[in-house]
Amino acid sequence: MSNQNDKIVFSGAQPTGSLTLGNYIGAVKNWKTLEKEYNCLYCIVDSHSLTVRHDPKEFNKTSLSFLVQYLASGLDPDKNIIYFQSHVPQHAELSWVLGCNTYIGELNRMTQFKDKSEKHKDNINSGLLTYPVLMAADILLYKANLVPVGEDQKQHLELTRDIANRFNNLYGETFPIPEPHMPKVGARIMSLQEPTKKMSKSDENVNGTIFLMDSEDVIMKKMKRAVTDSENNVVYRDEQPGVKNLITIHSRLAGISIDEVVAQYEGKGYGALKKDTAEVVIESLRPFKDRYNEYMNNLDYVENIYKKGAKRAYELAEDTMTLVRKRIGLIQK
Ligand code: ATP
Ligand code: LTN
Repeated sequence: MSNQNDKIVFSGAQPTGSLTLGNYIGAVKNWKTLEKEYNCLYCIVDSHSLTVRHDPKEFNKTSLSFLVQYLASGLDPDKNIIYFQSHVPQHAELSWVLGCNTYIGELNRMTQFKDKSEKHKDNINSGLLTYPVLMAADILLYKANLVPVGEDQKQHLELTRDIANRFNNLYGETFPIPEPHMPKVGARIMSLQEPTKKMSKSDENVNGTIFLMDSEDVIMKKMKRAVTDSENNVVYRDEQPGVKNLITIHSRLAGISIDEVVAQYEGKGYGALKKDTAEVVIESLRPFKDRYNEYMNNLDYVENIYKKGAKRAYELAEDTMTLVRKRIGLIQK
């Protein structure tokens, strides 16, 4: 953390399933851009994943693979602090303090809580309800100024801001109020099969989701099967959500504007758009796959990265907790 700009960036993703094109375009790709300018912490929020039932052996493997997928996405371990949430116990400590300053009514209103309760009816545990408090703790523990997330996390971030303001008003200025950082285009990549729903790593229909680990053949097949409409006219508008989604993906990965993509396909059918977009995806993910394999063959190095990350995060977290404990009147250790 040695950038001239002293602003802090924090973000995280849960180690469940495998990274999707939505995660990549909506979040991770922007993390890479931010590392040049800011001091960034990117965290695998493994404690958050415990809110749904899991198989310990599988979870252990997936967590490591996730960290490697972050690295393979191009995040530089020398420029960013990359670590596992559970390795820094202050996340849980601050979560308790903030939970005592969060109302149940606020938590009940969270749409992710409502969705997940609906999905996991047999396990509506208290962690699912207090999930956003732990997320607020993640962010405030490092006094983060910017939080790069996709659109689905906006509500959680607003709650984080409310909690920070409340704490500051009650106990004195402690936390900066964090701002969301969302890509202007691509903050919500849609399912290829149901383009009115976000692309999700836990979607039952795997054809709707492109995983960064998918083979080139699979990517091509999924793209060719993408649901569009009967207009056969490449236009970027809400009434054609499937086509709009393909244009967005194409634009974000090829690094050209929406208008340029649309102009390129004027008078051409959806077939060309789908095939070319698949190629753009394949091309931009090629370095990802090579790097993934390289890191997986060098797990000692990977271990070194997350241990070093946790050590640096711990020091920053302890500074904030020392202040928080003092502010709320706990006897200093
Ligand atoms: P799930 O859908 O299974 O709940 P997820 O794919 O949303 O999981 P997370 O770990 O919750 O994955 O999200 C990691 C980051 O990726 C978050 O910042 C989130 O906002 C972003 N993100 C997730 N899906 C999309 C999407 N379809 N488009 C853009 N950004 C996304
Ligand atoms: N809730 C987020 C993951 C997450 C996060 C965070 C994102 C946990 N803590 C802190 C940004 C900052 C999700 O489900 N995508």
